[in-house]
Amino acid sequence: MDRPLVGQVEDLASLAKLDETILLDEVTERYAQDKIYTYVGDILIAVNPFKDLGIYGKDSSAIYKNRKRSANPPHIFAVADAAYQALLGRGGRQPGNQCILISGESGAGKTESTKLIIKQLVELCRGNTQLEQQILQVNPLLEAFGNARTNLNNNSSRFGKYIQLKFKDGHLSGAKISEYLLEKSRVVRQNPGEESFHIFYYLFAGGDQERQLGLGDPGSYRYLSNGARHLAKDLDVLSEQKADLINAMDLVGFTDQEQVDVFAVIASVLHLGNINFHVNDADDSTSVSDSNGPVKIAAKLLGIESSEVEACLTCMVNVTKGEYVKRNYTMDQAEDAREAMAKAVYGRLFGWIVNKINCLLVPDDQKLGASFSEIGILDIFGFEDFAKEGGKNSFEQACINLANEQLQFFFNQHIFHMEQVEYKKEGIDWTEINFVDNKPLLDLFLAKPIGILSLLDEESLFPKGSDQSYVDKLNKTFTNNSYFTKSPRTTLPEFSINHYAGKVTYTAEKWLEKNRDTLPPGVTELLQASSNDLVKTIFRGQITRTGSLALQGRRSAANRSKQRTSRTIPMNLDTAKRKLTVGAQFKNSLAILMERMMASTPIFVRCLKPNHMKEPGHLDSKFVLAQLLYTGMLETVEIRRKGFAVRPTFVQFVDKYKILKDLKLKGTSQDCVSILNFAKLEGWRIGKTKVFLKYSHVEQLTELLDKLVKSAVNIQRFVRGFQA
Ligand code: AD9
Ligand code: MG
Repeated sequence: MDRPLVGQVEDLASLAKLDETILLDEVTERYAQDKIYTYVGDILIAVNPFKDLGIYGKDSSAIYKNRKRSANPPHIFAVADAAYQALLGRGGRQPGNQCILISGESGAGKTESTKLIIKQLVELCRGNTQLEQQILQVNPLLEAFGNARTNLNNNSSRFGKYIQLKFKDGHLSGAKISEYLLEKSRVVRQNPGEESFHIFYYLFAGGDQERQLGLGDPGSYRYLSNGARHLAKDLDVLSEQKADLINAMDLVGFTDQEQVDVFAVIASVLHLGNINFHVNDADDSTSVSDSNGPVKIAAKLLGIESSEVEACLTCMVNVTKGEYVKRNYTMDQAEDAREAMAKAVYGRLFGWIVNKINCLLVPDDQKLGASFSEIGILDIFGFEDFAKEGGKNSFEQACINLANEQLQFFFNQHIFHMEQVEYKKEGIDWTEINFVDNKPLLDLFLAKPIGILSLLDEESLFPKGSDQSYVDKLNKTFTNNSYFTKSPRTTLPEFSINHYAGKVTYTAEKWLEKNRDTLPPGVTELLQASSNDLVKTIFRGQITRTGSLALQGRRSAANRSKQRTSRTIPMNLDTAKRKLTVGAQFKNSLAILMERMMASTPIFVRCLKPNHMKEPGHLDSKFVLAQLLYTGMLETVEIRRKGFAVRPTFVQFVDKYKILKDLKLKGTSQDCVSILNFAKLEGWRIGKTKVFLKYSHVEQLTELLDKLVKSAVNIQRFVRGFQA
């Protein structure tokens, strides 16, 4: 048969022939027709339209409810529907926990997809509960504090998140968010053309708050020096967004006092940033330049003494042989202390917000030990390379790109490795499909004791270690590693890594400091003694020392109604242990995440970015093809065409489908074959213990089951009618 018209194929796994050109042609043609979604078997490809397609309204929502996938065009709502059906064990699958893993470059559409999936899940289990409304507001709320405009995305997630939606009897009963590595450094510095977190601009978006918070012209704040440019023209939009945020905070359950306190803390960060220092000629000591200036306002907002802030930022006091010895900071040290304090305050606040949301959304009966099934949705920060945009890649980008490598590795494991191992084990006739294994790259980063992160930890412990000595060590250690390239500019602390998604050059400036993430002595104690409840809580409650990184472990059971009193939220940390570095914590949280994902059935969504300009109607072929290739889409289509994505054991299969043929069937391979033949299916395989099916087989079997149920109902009606 001739190939169907280009762009008409909804599942690329159904194509008879496939190569790079055909793959790109199909995606391009569909995009031109505003068909941004395409299946590859059970995987969804989504190309960012950068415009409102009007396909997420009530009508769309209704047609993707408990439907066979092939009944409708590919859609992100179908992913939500599939996850929900699978959770409940409909459609021939085993019931159980699901996770939806969304990947793609920065700006490819992961966060938008996440929100759409949650929206549809709420539609599917709709109970019109307050909890559902709260859950819908979580993303907008988090985005205000954790997203920012970058050169790659106007609303870029600067943290990773895993949202677990908890279900009981098919109804939403709670949610939990785990967050990963907020990019705190953005608070004090941004690449040219980029902005700080959205919330900082909301401060200036109207209300009489500005005066109370001692704020002046947005352009006068050091920490907004780049982003303030956008402020003038966007004021209306900002006020609207601010109103939405406040509405979200209300709905989720933040008290009025908490909201006031949150804005005060945010404003205090800006004031901290404006503290200037000067060196005193007499003794070379450093002092805060204007004791009645920003330091005073910052201290007031934070509920602490201004003079103590000045002391903490300009000198440290050591106890040597029982005597107090004061050591003055240099100008650079004082500035570093200021930045560290600002980052800590913001990071801790963010950690507290996540924790607070978790407390408010904890399932009511969790404390009774009720068990839940769950759908997890992973929305991380996408792969990024700012060097292409004229910026720099620092420690944060290394961690972000490592997380993306880890996710790509999981995809490979699941789609290629585990599946092909199973074919071999079960004796299925199979020609191996090769894929690009990025394990060596993960090892390069994660291996102990000789990996990029371990060596950073080692160097961070040396009192004499510097960013340059760290890079020298990397250069020496990885000379023969093909994924590592030494910078030709040897005087700079630079190196490059050949990532799965391309080569990225990193600048190791301040890596040691970022990895240690220590606060100047005295700052924590000072803030813990604050007269402001929120400040006290965020510094007393030990979220983590970085204030944001580790998974949130425990939550207190909180009632969901709006709380009027502020409360201390317990946060997890074993204070007795030595402080873990940021790299080590990130490594741990990635490992926990992988474990969780391994314990669920994954569903993959692969977002593609059509062009670098963030514009609608333009697909850059070279760029899109590169993304299709490095994500392994060609091989994925291949394995989905030839392979068997659904592999129930004989017993599972017979239990599910014996009703079609004979209820007495037990679960032998012959029993399976008799059902498969009865259903007139073709192209399946029988292994040693399992049946090997394609997604389409499951759909056909489900259809037969549905028909059977319908005819049974009709017979009952008929019998009832006859009796009457
Ligand atoms: V990052 O790694 O967090 O920097 P994401 O999350 O992959 O990135 P995001 O979801 O934020 O990207 O999408 C970027 C922008 O593309 C959004 O702000 C929207 O303006 C636009 N977008 C994405 N998906 C859609 C869509 N389905 N329909 C319309 C979209 N616009
Ligand atoms: Mg995002």
